[in-house]
Amino acid sequence: MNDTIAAISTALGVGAISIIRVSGDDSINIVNKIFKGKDLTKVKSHTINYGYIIDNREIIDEVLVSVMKSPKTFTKEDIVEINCHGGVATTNRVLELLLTNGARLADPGEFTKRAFLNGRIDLINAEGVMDLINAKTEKNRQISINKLNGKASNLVKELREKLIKIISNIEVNIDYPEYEDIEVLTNEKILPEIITFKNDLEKIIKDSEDGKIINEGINVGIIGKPNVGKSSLLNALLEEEKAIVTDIEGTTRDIVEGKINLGGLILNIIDTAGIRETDNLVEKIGVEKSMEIIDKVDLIIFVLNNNEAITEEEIKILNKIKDKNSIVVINKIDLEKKIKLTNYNKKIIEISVKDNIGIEELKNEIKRIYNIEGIDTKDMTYLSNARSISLLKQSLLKISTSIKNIEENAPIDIVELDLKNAWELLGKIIGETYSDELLDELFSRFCLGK
Ligand SMILES: Nc1nc2c(ncn2[C@@H]2O[C@H](COP(=O)(O)OP(=O)(O)OP(=O)(O)O)[C@@H](O)[C@H]2O)c(=O)[nH]1
Ligand SMILES: [Mg+2]
Repeated sequence: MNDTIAAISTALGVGAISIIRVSGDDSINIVNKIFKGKDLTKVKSHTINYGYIIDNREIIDEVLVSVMKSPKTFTKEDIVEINCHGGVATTNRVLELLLTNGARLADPGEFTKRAFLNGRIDLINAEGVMDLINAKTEKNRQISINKLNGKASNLVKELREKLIKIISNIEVNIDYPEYEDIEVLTNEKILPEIITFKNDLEKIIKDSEDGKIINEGINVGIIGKPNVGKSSLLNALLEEEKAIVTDIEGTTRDIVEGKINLGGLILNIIDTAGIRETDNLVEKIGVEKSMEIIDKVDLIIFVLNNNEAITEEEIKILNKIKDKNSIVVINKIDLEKKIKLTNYNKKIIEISVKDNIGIEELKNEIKRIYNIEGIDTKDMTYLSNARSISLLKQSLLKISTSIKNIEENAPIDIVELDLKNAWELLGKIIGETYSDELLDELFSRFCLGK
């Protein structure tokens, strides 16, 4: 028997209504003890009941109480929801009464955790619940609802079904070999199936990475020498005077950030201290942070000054960023051209923040890199978070190993073992198997009362 948990499910503050949710075997009894109205132990399931919350004889609030009996509830347990008047004093008092009458304060996410443990939802659905609550853009909302309603889970379930077919094909053929030798079987029959499966899996990984980008946005770091116009560019992109701009070198000492929504893609843009040798301690720390940013962000915008010759330091940075997602920008094209960039064969965008030239082109280049042009027409069914993507990739590794083993004529049961491992890893995405640590970590990120 599970103990009965209670929490305030609405945001705490002044509002017309607050909802206090109670779930567990004893929830109807507990609420009934503090309710004046119909006998809640006798009302039908899924009814809303008018009455008062009382403490002995004192009326605490006038309320509507929803009674929902197991199993057709969010947690699959008996759930009672008390709709009381909003406001901190009333809600807290009602919650206190529930706690003194036998309920326990729920942990963050505990209702959803119970829904998962009782088999009502899988882990992707649960993550969808959390994502939906935290969704800040319309695209976030669409991705989250597709996780919550099971569309994203189906991607994994379909993969697992395909894999089971391949595995059972192997088993059937081991038990009743229609092929005389196992090598012919694996090479002619199983190998093409696994290769097709690998392609499907790779496509889902690629889509999921796109989904992660749409869902979480990307971190963009603006780096470059002092005075090239990094802060000016940040302000231009944000359309706001967020960072201080002066003609003094070393103006920006610490990181300045701002967000924009670029056609559905959230950019978290980070302006950094200009990179140069310096003896000033504060500036030095800033410069170190700027160098670290290069490795941390998803996209680097490296700003150069059109009006100055390129320096050794800048050539070093160009080399450092060449294998990363980066855009080289030459600013101040309103001034005389003194820069010469030889041996650089990637695209360069020329801008003048002062005269508002090239900013749109820069934005379009970011859209192009992240392939977000058709974002409005996509169906937004993505796995989209780091946990799922990592498991998909682990599964892909197992599949690749199985292909390699077949090609090297390894025994078929070794191949089968890899496929089974891949299948189990996919199962972890939906929570077919899980560890307590994972659940604790995942649900602790939920808000209280959900
Ligand atoms: N002519 C011209 N001046 C610009 C342009 N963009 C920025 N500036 C000027 O260049 C100077 C430096 O600009 P900032 O944006 O502070 O440069 P920064 O790269 O952030 O400099 P630090 O923070 O010191 O590293 C300011 O005086 C800006 O007004 C441009 O497109 N053309
Ligand atoms: Mg600056």
